[in-house]
Amino acid sequence: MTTTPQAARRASPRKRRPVTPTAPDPTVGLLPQNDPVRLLDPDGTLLPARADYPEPSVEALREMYRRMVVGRRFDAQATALTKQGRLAVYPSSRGQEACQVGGVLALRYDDWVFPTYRESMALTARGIDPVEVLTLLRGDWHCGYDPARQRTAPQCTPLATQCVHAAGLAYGESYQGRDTVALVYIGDGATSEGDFHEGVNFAAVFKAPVVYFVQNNRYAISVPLSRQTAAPSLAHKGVGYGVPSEQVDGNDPMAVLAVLTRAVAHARAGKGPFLVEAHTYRMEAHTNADDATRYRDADEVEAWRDRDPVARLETYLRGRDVLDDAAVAEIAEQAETYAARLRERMNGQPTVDPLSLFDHVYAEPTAQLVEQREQVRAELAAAAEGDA
Ligand SMILES: Cc1ncc(C[n+]2csc(CCOP(=O)(O)OP(=O)(O)O)c2C)c(N)n1
Ligand SMILES: [Mg+2]
Repeated sequence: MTTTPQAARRASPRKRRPVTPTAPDPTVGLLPQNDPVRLLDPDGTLLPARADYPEPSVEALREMYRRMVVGRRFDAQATALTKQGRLAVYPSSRGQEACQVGGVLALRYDDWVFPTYRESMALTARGIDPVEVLTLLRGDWHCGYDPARQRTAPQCTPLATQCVHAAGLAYGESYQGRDTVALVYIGDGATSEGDFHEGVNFAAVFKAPVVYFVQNNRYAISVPLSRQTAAPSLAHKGVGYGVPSEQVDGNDPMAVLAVLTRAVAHARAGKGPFLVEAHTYRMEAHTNADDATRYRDADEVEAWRDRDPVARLETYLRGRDVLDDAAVAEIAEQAETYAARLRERMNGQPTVDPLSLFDHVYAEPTAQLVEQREQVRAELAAAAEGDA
């Protein structure tokens, strides 16, 4: 007797497999939103309010504006000091003012900052003496300020090493029952370094209160982001470690402050680290030793000039009637005085003796160090003879 497949199936119905409940998605709450958080349009217009990121107070934003204006003037002054030979090198953060200032404003005075070489503006915005901040960049062997008193680690040049330092310090603080938070500034390129991954992993496993704040300024010297990562965003790097992450428009001061405030609150509440990626742009070359025209074109730079964070916040605050021409002029005056004072004091600084670099490496210098010191001494003597 022939039968159709349908009839055969009806005659002996297959047992239904029991439905297993779907396992909870471990990425829920960890992944960043697809679009960077933005509260202010590039033209300074307020976007619709959002429940996840309430607007910071206008008082906080006005203070942010003041520190950004002073910070930008400081940055221009430091750049000029390199041209006068007062600084060996200066990595400008022009264009990144919202991140530089937002990072320190989101913190309490007793929280810790772990900066890179690019954070001179952030450190002065934190209230550290600008002459002290620029000490390392003058070529001195020490960082200039007292890290313990300023709750600020020395500016870190070896990429990403501050990520592990911060994880250790923050873990130690929480272990001793304190609720201090550590905020790590790090660049886009440095997120490819092993220390970034080790630091984030340790912080996640031990719930260390660290905010990893990536300033994605699109370049690691001449290497563009497209040659740096295949990840959908740098914020996505948090998910593999179980770290919640967010992306933010890094040239929107209001959004930067709102996102970092929430990230810091998360860490302080004992929920472990948080990763924030800010999309921003470095307007100047990597340092005064770099020629950025060799790897990026003028149109790109111009497009970012239209997203200037200082102008964006100024337009918004004027619209809210908390900033007028007189207040803008007064803040510009403060910035000028700050720069003039810095200039005067830097011009009065004694020249750093290059040989002092060798003085404090070890209590007893190694044979190799002695040899290197002698080599530098001979080179300096030959150069001095050539000058004479
Ligand atoms: C471990 C290590 N490798 C290489 C360098 C050389 N270096 C200095 S800055 C830099 C680029 C870093 O780019 P990014 O992390 O995006 O920070 P940005 O300079 O853009 O702020 C490199 C490769 C270094 N300082 N440390
Ligand atoms: Mg970069």
